[in-house]
Amino acid sequence: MRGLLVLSVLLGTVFANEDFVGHQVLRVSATNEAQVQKVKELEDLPHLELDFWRGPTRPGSPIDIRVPFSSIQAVKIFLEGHGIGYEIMIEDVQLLLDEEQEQMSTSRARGRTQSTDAFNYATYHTLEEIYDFIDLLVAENPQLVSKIQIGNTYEGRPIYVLKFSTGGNNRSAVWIDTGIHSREWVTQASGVWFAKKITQDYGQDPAITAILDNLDIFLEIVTNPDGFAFTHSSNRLWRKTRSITAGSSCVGVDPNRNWDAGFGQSGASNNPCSETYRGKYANSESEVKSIVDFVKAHGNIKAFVSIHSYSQLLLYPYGYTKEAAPDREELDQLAKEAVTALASLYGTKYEYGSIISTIYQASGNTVDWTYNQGIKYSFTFELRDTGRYGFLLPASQIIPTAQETWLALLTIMEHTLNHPY
Ligand code: O2S
Ligand code: ZN
Ligand code: ZN
Repeated sequence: MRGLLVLSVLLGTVFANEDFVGHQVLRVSATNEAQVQKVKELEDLPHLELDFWRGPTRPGSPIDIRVPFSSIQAVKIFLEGHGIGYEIMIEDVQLLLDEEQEQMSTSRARGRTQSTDAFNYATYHTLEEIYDFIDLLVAENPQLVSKIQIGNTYEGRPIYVLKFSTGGNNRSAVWIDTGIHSREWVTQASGVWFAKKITQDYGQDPAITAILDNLDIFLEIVTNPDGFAFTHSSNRLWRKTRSITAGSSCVGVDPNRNWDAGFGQSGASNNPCSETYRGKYANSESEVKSIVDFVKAHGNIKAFVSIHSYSQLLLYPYGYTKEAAPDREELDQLAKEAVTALASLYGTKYEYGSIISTIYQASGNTVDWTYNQGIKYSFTFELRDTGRYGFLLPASQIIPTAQETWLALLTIMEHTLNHPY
């Protein structure tokens, strides 16, 4: 009996989800450069175990920090002591996680679906459910959709890309990825919705029909499968890969700092315990290297869109340097058109601009690399919201988010079609 109890406590420790009881998300308003520097000092205090959801960024732009219960007093005293303002965005992170779990188990009661028409697009899904969805979609649309395995993750899971193609021989292509940061759940959920939308609208909607009659679309829905599995099994707020770093007890590399563009410059961390750890060398992460190899081997990708959350931004290169991208004007104009289309559905407002000037310096990020490879239409999205829920966006917002984002994606794909290069 006692042995059983000990065993179950042990298993509980190993398998249970990390809890976030009493954790708060604070929105910090650093109004000048000195205050931003002060907030950055908090980043260098590992015992506080802070998780920067947004920023540190330029003065005037909010910094969101998840603060564990045991650090709340110290952080608030620090901020007040330096005259730095803050407000509480999320009172108790665990309450949102509990609601999310409740919503998921209610939807799951309906069981496994046998067709993508019966699939529930308005709830969050596990890796297994998404991989099953992919197989169903391919089986239902063999003439339009195929599944390509581009590699394996660090932990050995297959990495899949969906190819939407109406023929041709290595046509010019558009790439879309979601979920490279595993905790950004609205992005994988939107990726699933995009996949279904393409199969429903081809031959019906003239815009997507013209696009697919001339271009192929590649869609990687779960771009960080190990991280995504971990967000379900162990820690809902896991961002990085799950690779082990020799000499450190901290796990994972930021897969949006691991690309070979300004790698190692400021805008990423060399500390394996940081959420923006760049890794030992560029492309060290199999999840990144698999895409790099695919993009190079394909050789004809004309637009590359990498989708994150949250903050409602549409960003273009560069992130590692203040130097303007040679195509800055065209990218800026296209971004403006895309966010206008996005807002036309529900009024959701996006800001747009280069990564470094709009959010913060980020070296080794995906779209800086694709842009330097010659993929002119390289963009990063930050989907909903602006911070009320952050990464814990209620499932009721999945479909509206995907729908409005789709209008922006169509704008980018149409522009790619109409401006061959
Ligand atoms: O930090 C990040 O990776 C950002 C995007 C960068 C290009 C700045 C995502 S999480 C919003
Ligand atoms: Zn991200
Ligand atoms: Zn245009």
